[in-house]
Amino acid sequence: MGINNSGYSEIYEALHEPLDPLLIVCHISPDGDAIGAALAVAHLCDDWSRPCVLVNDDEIPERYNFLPGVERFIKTQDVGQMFAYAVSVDCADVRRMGEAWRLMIPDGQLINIDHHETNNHFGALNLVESEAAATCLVLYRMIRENGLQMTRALALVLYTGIVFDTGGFHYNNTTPEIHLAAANLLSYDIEPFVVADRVLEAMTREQIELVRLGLSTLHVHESGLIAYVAIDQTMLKASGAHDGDVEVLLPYPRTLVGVEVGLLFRERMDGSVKVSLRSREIVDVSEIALSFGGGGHVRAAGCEISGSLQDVIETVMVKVEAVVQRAYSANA
Ligand SMILES: [Mn+2]
Repeated sequence: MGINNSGYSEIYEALHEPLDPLLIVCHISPDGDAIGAALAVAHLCDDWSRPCVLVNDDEIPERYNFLPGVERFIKTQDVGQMFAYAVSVDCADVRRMGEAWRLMIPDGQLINIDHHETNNHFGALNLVESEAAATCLVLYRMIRENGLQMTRALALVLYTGIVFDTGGFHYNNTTPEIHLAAANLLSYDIEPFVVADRVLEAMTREQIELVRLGLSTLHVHESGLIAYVAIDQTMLKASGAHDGDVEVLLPYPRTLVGVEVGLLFRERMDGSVKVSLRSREIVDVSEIALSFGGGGHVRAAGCEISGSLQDVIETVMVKVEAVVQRAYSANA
C-alpha cells in the first residue's frame, strides 16, 4: 500500500456508513476497468440500501451494454443535484473526473480508489495500489478483506475490469493473485467468452472501417522502434464511428514486430489531440505522458495536447525518440 493510504476497513466504513447519496465517478472516456469499478461500488451501495448516482461526462461505449446496471449512468450535464460524498474510481488525478467533480459541495468528502502509478492522492480518503493490475482488483481485495458478500452482478463487473486492464490476462500485470481472483469471480456463473468478446474483441462495422482507414496512416520510425497511427475528423466521419470507437486502433502500432513504443493520435473536435501510448518491454510511457500533462502506467499511458494533429505528432515524436534512445543506450 502506498503512502497516505487508508485501510480497507476505513474505506469500507466511508462507503457504507453515511446514508447520504454517493456520487460515483469513473474517468472520462471510460474503459472496462473504470466502468466495472464504478458499477461495483454501485452494486455494493445497492446491497447496503445506500442511494448512489453513477455519473460520467461521456457516453458509456455500447460494448459494455451487457453489464448489469450500466443503464444507470447519467451524463454530468443532466445531474440536478449536489453531493456531500463522492467516490472516484480508476482516476489518477482530479481532472480525470472531468466536469463531474463539480457536483461535489465544497466541503464534500471524496474517496479516491485507484491503481495508477501517477495517482496524486487527491482524495480525502485514498486507496491507491499501483501494483494492482486493475482498480477492480483493488475493490476485490477491499471486498474480501472486509468479508463482504459477493453477488453475480458484482462478480461480473469486477471480472470485466480485470479482463480489460490485463488485456485478457496477456499483460505483465497478470499475477498469480489476479488469476486466483478471476477464478473466484468465475465461480459466480460468469461466461468468460461473453466478457472477452464484448470487452476486447467484438467490433462494429464502423469500428472495422475505422481500423481499415487508421492502418493506412501507419508510420514506422526509421529506427523501427516507434510506430503510430493517426485519426483525423475526416476519417472518423467517413467510417461512421463515434469518437469513443477510436480505441479499437490502439493495439496495432505496438503489435508490429520490433516496435517498442506504439502511439495512437486522434484529432478531437475541440482543436486538441488525444495521444495514447503503449510500450512493449523497456520504455516507461507514463513518464512521456506525464511530461505532456497526462499520466497512466509504465506500459500504457495517455495525454491530451492542444494543437493541430501534425504539430502534436511532431512534438510528441521528438520526445518519444529521445526517451527511446535513452532507454536503449541505458540497456546496451
Ligand atoms: Mn484501470
